[in-house]
Amino acid sequence: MATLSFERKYRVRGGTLIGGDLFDFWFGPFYVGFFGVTTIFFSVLGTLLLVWGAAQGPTWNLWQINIAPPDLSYGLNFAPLAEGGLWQIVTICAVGAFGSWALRQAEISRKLGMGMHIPWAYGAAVLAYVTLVVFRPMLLGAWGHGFPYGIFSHLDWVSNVGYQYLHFHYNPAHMIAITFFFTNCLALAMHGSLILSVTNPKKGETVKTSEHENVFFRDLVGYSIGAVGIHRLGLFLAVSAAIWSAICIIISGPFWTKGWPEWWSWWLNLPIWPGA
Ligand code: UQ2
Repeated sequence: MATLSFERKYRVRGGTLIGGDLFDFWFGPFYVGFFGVTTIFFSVLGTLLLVWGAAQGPTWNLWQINIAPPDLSYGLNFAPLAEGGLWQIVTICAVGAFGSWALRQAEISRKLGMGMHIPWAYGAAVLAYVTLVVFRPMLLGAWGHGFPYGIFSHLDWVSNVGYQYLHFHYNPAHMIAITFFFTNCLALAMHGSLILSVTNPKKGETVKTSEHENVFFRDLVGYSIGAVGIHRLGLFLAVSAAIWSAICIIISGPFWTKGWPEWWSWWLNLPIWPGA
């Protein structure tokens, strides 16, 4: 590895959460660690099980392969392998792999003396997934409420669950989540374009400074959030999008069973309207 000459000083011992020195080494450019081993284990096993499940199924068409959760009648029990048990084991593998990956990020952060921002931020995405396939099914009393693993099948699931609440876009938490996704997109587009505009000058011109970045936005909108600020904003927007996504689905069913449009009747029922 050509980059090793400058990476060497970062290849320091210690910082592990589990395993001590046992897995504290690198494989090529990759840090291994206990959680590198568990990540590989869960992701390889989970992927092989998905391929095995596809082999049992009726199609090799990538769009149509479907590994479905158990029937609702199995409740929160283990189901036979061919009747959703495979989905259950794959889900265990997925949670194991995502959890291992977060702890691997934490170990590397510790090793380098960095903050835990990356594992926590990634953890928000894992939380959204675990909410869909573990927390919500448990609150509803059946693993069958998890979404199926398949390209079109999971889209059908989203559509069906959406229509179950008549019009999912009336879900207030869903509205907030979407607003965060869109604002995140705006902020990243602003930031990416700003950075490229100052660091990729025309031939013969010099790279511009952070003063240019500030002045551009002060000229444009009267305000600059700052070089550190834009990254705080980006992290906040991205993590908020994931958390409100988790909230909008966990409340659908366990805490609100009617159509989402009906939720807004609190507005019509306010005692402020004439004739109320
Ligand atoms: C900024 C700044 C950056 C940036 C960006 C801005 C020098 C390099 C994009 C501008 C950001 C503003 C005005 C806030 C926008 C708010 C929302 C909610 C989208 O000032 O500092 O750093 O990249």
